[in-house]
Amino acid sequence: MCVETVELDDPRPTEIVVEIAGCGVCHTDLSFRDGSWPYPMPAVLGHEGAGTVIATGSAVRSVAVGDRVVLSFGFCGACDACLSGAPANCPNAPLINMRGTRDDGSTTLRKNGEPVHGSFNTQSSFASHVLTEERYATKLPDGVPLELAGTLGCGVPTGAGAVLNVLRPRPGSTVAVFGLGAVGLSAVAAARLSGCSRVIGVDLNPARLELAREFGVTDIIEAGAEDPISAIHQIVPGGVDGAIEASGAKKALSDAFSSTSLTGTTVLVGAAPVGTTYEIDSVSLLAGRTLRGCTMGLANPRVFIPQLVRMWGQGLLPIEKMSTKFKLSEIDAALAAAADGSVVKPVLIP
Ligand code: CXF
Ligand code: ZN
Repeated sequence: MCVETVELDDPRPTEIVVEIAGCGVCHTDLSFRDGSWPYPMPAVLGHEGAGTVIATGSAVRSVAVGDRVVLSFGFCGACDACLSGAPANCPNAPLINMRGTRDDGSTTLRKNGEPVHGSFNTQSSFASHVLTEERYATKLPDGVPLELAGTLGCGVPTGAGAVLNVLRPRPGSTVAVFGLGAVGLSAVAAARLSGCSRVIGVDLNPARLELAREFGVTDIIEAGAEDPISAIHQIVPGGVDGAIEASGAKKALSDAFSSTSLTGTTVLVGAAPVGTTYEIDSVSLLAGRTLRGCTMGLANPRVFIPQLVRMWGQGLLPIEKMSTKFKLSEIDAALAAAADGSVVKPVLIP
């Protein structure tokens, strides 16, 4: 990747310009960079941006210049899912977030008159400035560290929402979380907040298992050293009520599924390369288990992000403990640190 100067359009009536204070690196950024998920190039990636509104289109009413905002994903706003408050289920969202242009096919970015694909997840936030629609911005109260807040737009709601909006564990129930990156750690925090009696963290990386204690795990399993399925069945005889697969690893999904009780539920949120297939034992499914996926934690950003901010305020979502700042010019090092797992959440500061 390289840092270059490109031209940004002026905001159209419903658009805003945000000066980015920081942008988290998410594993899907690596997938798009590597081509295991498709995106038109040349492009600016980055989809966990937070910053300050510096310009607004003539029809913008819900945010104003000077507002501190976190950006989230795109949705059409007109389909059944959007109208019923579940924009994460918008069937038009994949196109909107991954085509590299606005609705009319125009790019928000140009270099020497040639189009550069912006609008990545309606952001392209590995940048000093972002042009997006006002409805994708959620205001942040003072006190939230703006530079680190971008992950409240993707990684954190993906994990916390998988628990709070999808799994909805009963108080006293048991949950295992596979993969303790930003998504998994947020799932752990949400499970603990839900009153789960056992929250079991599973990861290959011992440092992440230790970090997970600060987010509320009651038990840890080092996946490279012991078999997660039998370890979980030893901690919770019969298996856990719920499992979250947040690693994106193929084997982790099968392990998560086999770790649940006969009527347990597994929620897949980790993004494996396009084309990945999973192996599920038929009798185990037939017995009554549930397997489902969800994107963006079924979050309605302007409702769910303020909820996450309040969790952060109570010390339940210590985002700062998973974040490491890099300069935007160090983007390759930041993405390498995300890829090798040495950093949980690199945050690029323009
Ligand atoms: C992705 C989905 C595709 C566009 C970028 C964001 N979601 C989570 O990381
Ligand atoms: Zn993401």
